[in-house]
Amino acid sequence: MIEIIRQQVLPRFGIANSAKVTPLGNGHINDTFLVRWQSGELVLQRINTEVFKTPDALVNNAEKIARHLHKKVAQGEYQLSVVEPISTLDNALALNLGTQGYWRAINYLPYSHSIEVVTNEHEAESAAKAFGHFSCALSDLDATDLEDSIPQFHYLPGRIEQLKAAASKDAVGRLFDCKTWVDFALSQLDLMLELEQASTKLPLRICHNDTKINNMLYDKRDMSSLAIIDLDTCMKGHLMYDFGDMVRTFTSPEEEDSTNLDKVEVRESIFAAICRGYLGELGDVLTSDEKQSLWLGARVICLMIGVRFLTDHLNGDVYFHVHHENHNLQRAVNQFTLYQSLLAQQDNLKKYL
Ligand code: GN1
Ligand code: MG
Repeated sequence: MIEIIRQQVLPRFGIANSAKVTPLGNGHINDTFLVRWQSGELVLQRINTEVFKTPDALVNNAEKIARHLHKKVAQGEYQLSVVEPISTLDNALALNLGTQGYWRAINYLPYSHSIEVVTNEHEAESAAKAFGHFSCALSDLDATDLEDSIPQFHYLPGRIEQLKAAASKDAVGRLFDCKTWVDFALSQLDLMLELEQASTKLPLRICHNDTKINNMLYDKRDMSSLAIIDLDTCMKGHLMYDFGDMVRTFTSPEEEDSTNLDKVEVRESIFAAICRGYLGELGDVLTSDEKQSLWLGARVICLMIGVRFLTDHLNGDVYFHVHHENHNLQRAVNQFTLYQSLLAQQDNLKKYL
């Protein structure tokens, strides 16, 4: 892939093919590279068009968001750095090379640093505050201005249907070894009823939809928050899922694919720090129904990502990048374990909301 970048991509962005190209980050979907040359640097991504079937929607959304956030910066209402598209020499937001990939570039933020696991309350509170600040800044952008980059992305009933279909097809003969987890997921469907009742009362807002801890960049000089990145799934939705994905990725002391299941649990102090940071920033924007939905969002997101990993395991690892055999199954089991920890601590945790 590096050769394609050097020969066919960099020249179209006006960058010499002698630039240094190195893989960047831990994304499960796109391929991301840091490109450095004598007088500059940028982030280059090959968008996974199996997952993002209309990649133009994604880059157009990113451009609209950057424009809006810049306005907010100028008005003194946005304090974080802005990730923005870098156009090709032809002034296009992306370079479509057909079978050689769909490429786009964004600015690299100097001094940025990402983490995979939260180690203290300060990290959790400032990241949650940053995600809240981001949503607050976008709260006056019309939610329908952005296209859905992936339709029905956080739609639990659809994800359950996909799991059932994968289990009944059993395309690669893996069902036997993970049937207990399929049954576990399908035993949690009361959540869908709760969801159906809650959803009708919730406003559609622009959500980030992938508020993983590694999508908030810290400033490595003082570990303050620097920027919200990965806007690929930024589109209309319900904010409870942004809260939920923070709970999912901040509270566990283990990474999402860890097999150290004894240690996978929701840390109460980190949950509390997320609530302080997020509600401190967004509390005045959220309706009371939205506030009430946050606990539901946390449960749905933890269960749903387990369902998605398990579905991909059954389908033969066709969606998420995997690094070894059974990787998706390990992720699924880890996330179902976290979900169980969330339920077990329900009474304790809900008091922070
Ligand atoms: C994927 O690639 P990454 O890490 O940004 C996925 C998210 C999942 C996440 C699980 C488009 O995000 O929905 O929560 O993996 N993105 C897409 O770690 O499916
Ligand atoms: Mg992402």
